[in-house]
Amino acid sequence: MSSTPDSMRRGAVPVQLPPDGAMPAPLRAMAPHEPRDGDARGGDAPTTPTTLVALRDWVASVAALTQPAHIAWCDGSDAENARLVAMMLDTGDLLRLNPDTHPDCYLHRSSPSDVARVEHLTFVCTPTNDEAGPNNHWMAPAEAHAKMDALYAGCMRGRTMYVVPYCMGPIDSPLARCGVEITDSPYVVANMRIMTRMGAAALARIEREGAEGLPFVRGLHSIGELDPERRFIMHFPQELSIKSFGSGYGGNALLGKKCHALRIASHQARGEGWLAEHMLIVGIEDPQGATHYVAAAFPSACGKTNLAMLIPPEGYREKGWKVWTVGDDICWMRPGADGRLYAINPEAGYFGVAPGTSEKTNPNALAMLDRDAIFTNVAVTADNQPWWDGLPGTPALDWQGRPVDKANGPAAHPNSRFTVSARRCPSYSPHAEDPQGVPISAIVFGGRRESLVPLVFEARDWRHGVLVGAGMASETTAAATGAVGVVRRDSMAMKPFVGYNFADYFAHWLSFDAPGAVLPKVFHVNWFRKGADGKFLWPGFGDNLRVLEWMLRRVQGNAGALETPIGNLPLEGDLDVEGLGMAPGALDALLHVDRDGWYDEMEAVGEYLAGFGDRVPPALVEEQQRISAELGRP
Ligand code: OXD
Ligand code: MN
Repeated sequence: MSSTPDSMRRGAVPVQLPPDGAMPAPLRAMAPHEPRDGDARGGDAPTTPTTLVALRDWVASVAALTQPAHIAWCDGSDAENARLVAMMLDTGDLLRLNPDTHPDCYLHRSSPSDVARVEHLTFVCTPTNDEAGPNNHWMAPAEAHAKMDALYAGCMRGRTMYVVPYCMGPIDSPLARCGVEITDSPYVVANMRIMTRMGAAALARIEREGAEGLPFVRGLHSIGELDPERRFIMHFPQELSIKSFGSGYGGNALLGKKCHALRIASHQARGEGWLAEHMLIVGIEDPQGATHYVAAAFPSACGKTNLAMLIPPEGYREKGWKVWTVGDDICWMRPGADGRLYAINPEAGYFGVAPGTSEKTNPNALAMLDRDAIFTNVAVTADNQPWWDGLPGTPALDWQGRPVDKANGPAAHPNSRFTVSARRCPSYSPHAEDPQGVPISAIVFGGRRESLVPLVFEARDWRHGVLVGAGMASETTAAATGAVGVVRRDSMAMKPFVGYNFADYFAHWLSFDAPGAVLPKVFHVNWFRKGADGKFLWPGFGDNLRVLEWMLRRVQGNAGALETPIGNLPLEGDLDVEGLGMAPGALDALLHVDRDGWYDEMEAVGEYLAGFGDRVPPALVEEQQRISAELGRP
């Protein structure tokens, strides 16, 4: 790699966005897809603002390949953000929402064919196919690099290339990890600023760690032409690098989130003895003032954000129950000196699903969305307020900016999103930024299942808990492209996100049951069970605290349970359902274990595990066979 690459000589101009004052002319004039005059301006390149040779060389080599007109190193400051926002308002990338009702809130309308994660175009490029496993799409690293580099060649001509240093996790946390995303999308920069600790402090940590020989994750992103035919998201876990092309949408483009904090981090975590999981983290404070932290894995768009921000039902509030939000999507946990698992939320913001977020389902989320938020693909009212199903008011323009017409489908896209800082959340935990993380008392797995799966059950031990997570299944949602409502196995809600072979991942989970470990209890929940009339049997939302309370009483040894082959369920009277006015028989139905149905389910789990061949840990297969045998077909 040359330290003075050709493109630099040709004149890609590194600029540091100035600390204040007017936006520099190159940014003001830039139109994302427009070739510009003056790209080949000569002149001496100013020094890059980093002391880290590895970073400087990488940025230079990317510039040589992509040939941007300008290079902007992002410092994460308010002034820098204000300039980017002003530029995006100019180019139409952002639209200002009603400044009276929603100050500093903006709407982004994505390309209509770029509205969700694209799992079929997402690859894990390990040296061998077996390392990626049947759970991932795989491509050989050399082939993937060649494919991506061909797409990147000259792709940033006429554009600014932003260099975005970021830290996943509290900036001073030993559990946090850093990365740098290079992108040609200012929308991505603005989102990364909310979703991560982005800018000068992250760069300082990257340089400090770099001097000690520690690597940072390298993510290269270009929106390309936003052409679904030229769209790929590639991961190179062994190289700690990511290459994404052709999409500007959330999980495909904000590389700190799914690409780094889950796919790459799960690989790092396996090597370093920790877990990178698709889990919310919530603190439950009881009336005595003790707070227990729960980490819960649900597939995308199954209510993680709502559970993380739950408001206790009135009776619970009166008694003094409180709920504290640590994270709503990703959890990194590592055993502490006392043997317990300690967790941080690597993210600094929420990239939440907008439709369904309402005063009834998640008042805390609504409260943080009335200022300083970016909305993507929501509808707007006649007075330019953001709108989606669940909000009062009437939409005037749909997510594509057309007058609302039922014939065009829902006004807000079903996967429309909000991006907002975690600190705006009224229930944000005072311990969310603790560098050592919070101790986890319970792990919850859950899916969206109309039938079979009871409201809650407890795994009898860690090994059983790992099987419960591995066997998880859920109906698909709009968070990814493809059919909605189809039941698929989604182990630990990590099917789209684990950066290696699930069989090895299950073995990694089992390995935490080691001498000295004080492991959380493991539970499974299903808020989505329906009765014969097709209606949900459980009210959900705030009332889910009733189920969490039973779990925490189990953790403390204060609640009984009915032992069944699938796990332990609340006994009659164990769940506080006072004031719910449940229909007669509803609770029985919710807690019913259909042995025949479960026998079939466990056999299906056995077949699923067999799909991973010899790599599956025998302990997991034995556990599945033990349960199948206990269930026995009547
Ligand atoms: C997300 C997802 O955006 O899981 O969190 O799709
Ligand atoms: Mn998610």
